[in-house]
Amino acid sequence: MHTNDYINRELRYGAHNYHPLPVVLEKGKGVHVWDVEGKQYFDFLASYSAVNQGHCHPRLVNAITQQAQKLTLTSRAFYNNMLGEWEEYMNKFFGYDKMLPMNSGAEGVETALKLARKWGYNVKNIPENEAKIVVCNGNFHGRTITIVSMSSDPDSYGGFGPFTPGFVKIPYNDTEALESALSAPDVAAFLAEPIQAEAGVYLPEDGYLKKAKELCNKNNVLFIADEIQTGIARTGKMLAVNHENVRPDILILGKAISGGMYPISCVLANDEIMLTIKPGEHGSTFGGNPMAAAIAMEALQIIKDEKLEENSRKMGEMFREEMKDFGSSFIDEVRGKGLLNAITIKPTNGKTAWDVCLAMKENGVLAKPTHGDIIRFTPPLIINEEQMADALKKIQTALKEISK
Ligand code: IF1
Repeated sequence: MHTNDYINRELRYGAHNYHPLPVVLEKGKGVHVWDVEGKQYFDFLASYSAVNQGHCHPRLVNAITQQAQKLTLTSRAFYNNMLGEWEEYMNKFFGYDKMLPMNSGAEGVETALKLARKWGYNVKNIPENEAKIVVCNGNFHGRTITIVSMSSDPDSYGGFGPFTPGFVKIPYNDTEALESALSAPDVAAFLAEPIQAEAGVYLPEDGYLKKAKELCNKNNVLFIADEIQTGIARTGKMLAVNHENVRPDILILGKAISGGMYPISCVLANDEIMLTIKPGEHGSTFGGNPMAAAIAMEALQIIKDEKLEENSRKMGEMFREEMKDFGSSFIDEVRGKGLLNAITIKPTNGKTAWDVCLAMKENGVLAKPTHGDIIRFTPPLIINEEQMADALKKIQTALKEISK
């Protein structure tokens, strides 16, 4: 079978809820992936920042292989020997009292929303069913109906109503709007991404997160940080909030806490918040399984052992400096932090961001547009200087080719 055979089979038998780049991958190792024709690519998406440790990291392959031969799933009807170790590891790693394990990022976000509401009623004494959660326009927190109820993007919520009530939308990076919204007595929490990645890698102004946390403290409102994409060293620090020394009341993690090996998410908070959910009030079949525990501990240890925060910072600086120096007529803006970067494309000669991605694919680099004219670049954090230089040369060649 060839590339088109695989694509046509998916079109025939699979839902059409994605529009992938026309490439069929079958192997990954480190910063590279290979398609079914044997062609090698730099993976500059890293599965939307879930493969920070690189594809098929040997330590993660070992962790999943070892655990798979012992015990993979018990459900939470019984204890298992791995979950407590993982919980202790995570709480000591990030500085919280307790962790609630889930699977997808969306489940992590839903868990945080439920905790915030419970805390609002049981601790802040907000009248039952009146709790509000403040969110930002341009957010992306997942695809469930409650989560798209928070979205300002018609592509996310269109056709999926009626929507979950209780969300107050304000502009991102606007502390005056936040101050006004938080002054209402029935607000339980403020949920935000430290950098709005899906929207197009929009960084708030310096000090925004710190001011937001101060406003939350002043109004007895929980600050919830969605670090599912910005976390795990992606922006050059373990958490994006670390750039401003801000400690969220509720921290949501996902994606790279498993290094792309397994769907794992979790929520971290202190007892006053976490213990508002009692036995039987929340959970999931796979949440907190021994396999996830084994993988997640190894995935985070790799980040530390391989000093990936520092590499993310250094390689991100190299990427942005070189991209800015390209002087390509296509590049309107280059922005980002660490290895979470994006370029805004100026359509030229009728060519769009999609055409740029197709040209990059032909030159051996995979990336995908977001919101039309923005291309996000998020390679695995293990990328070294030689590989970054090689990838940048391929990107530059692609830009020159389609400029003709
Ligand atoms: C898709 C986007 C990225 C996330 C943040 C929660 C979630 C995500 C900040 C939910 C997930 C994924 C979802 C995936 C593509 C990707 C994505 F383009 F959709 F928006 F990364 F930007 N919070 N993002 O980024 O986590 O339930 O997916 O595990 O839906 O196409 P999930």
